[in-house]
Amino acid sequence: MAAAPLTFSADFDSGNIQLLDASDPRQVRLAIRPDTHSDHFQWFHFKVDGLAPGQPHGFSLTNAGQSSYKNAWAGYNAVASYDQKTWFRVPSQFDGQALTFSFEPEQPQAWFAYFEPYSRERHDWLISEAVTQAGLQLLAVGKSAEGRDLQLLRKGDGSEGKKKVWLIAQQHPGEHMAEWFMEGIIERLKQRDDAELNALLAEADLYLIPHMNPDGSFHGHLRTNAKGKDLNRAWQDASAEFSPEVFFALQQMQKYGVDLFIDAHGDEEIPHVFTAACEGNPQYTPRIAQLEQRFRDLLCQQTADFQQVHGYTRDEPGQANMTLACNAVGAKFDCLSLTLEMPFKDHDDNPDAVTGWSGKRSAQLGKDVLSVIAKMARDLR
Ligand code: GEM
Ligand code: ZN
Repeated sequence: MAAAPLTFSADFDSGNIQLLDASDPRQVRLAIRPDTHSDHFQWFHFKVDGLAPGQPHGFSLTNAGQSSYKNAWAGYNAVASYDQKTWFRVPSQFDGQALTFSFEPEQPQAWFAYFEPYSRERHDWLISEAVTQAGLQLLAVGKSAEGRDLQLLRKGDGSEGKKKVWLIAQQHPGEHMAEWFMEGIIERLKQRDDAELNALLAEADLYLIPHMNPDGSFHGHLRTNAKGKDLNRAWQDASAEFSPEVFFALQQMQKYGVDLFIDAHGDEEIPHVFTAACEGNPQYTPRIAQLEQRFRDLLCQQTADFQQVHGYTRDEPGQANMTLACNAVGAKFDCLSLTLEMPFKDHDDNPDAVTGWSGKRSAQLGKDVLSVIAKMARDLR
């Protein structure tokens, strides 16, 4: 009996694929769709029905060689799931043009993605958990370009003298590890008997924006918002029209102040967890340099899922791109300010052959970062 034809869908939250030819289940030809108003693309997420369990199936992302970070496909393995809850890596190969991956499915349907997706439904649950279970206040709600909520949450009462620690996530919508990181932070804030956390909260309030770019994520974008703007290049000219998400965040930072800023991202190329900082800022000082180094040293001591050997090339003095959140906020508030990068591949210093880097590891990193902030809170000013 002829096998049922394969059917593909991506018309769902963060879906992205274009079907080119599925006539041969062992050589299905696909393409990744660019962001709506931008040439950027790399994020993919789609569902396949009609798989023949136990039979070989092969998929090819035929335009991978034209993606935003084409060199990032080397050493990369796609993620797959049968239930959208448990994700595993599928051996993948890149030949300079197409990324191909094959497997023998256990079930007739499966999902594939560039990284373990963080859905809008789970985001809504996380916000509810934050307010009802973790004691966070919904301090303000901004609106994305298409009118989706941008929640600013606060743990703490905002009283005079408390340090203001800000963490934001997923300016780049395809970097789903960022909201997994925020979930770990909120999960830990549910703890009542966590002495280290209680000491932190006696010293500082936490200001969280768990998702900065809901429109981009919903549309399956890699890099831009619904207006085609790279939000991490909008921190000098944020506007209500083109970058309302950054405009809202800056407005709230101005209102409450910032003593520590962490901007959670994902990196396509570098198979390590790392930070980038403000060494290129004109206002850079030895105080900030010392705080940056202490953060990195403490996080290395806290977890094997961090390192400080690999990362972006350091900016030359005075040569920072001030349109980036990390640099703009660090300069504006003269505070410790970091971009935290998690890999789409794996953290090669502590690899996991089944999952590579994952949502769970991102969440644990969030918990570990809170331990580091607890150790530094008194010294931020
Ligand atoms: C990066 S941040 C780039 C920082 N570069 C240097 N040299 N400090 C971006 O926005 O391009 C963050 C990301 O996209 O993950
Ligand atoms: Zn990013």
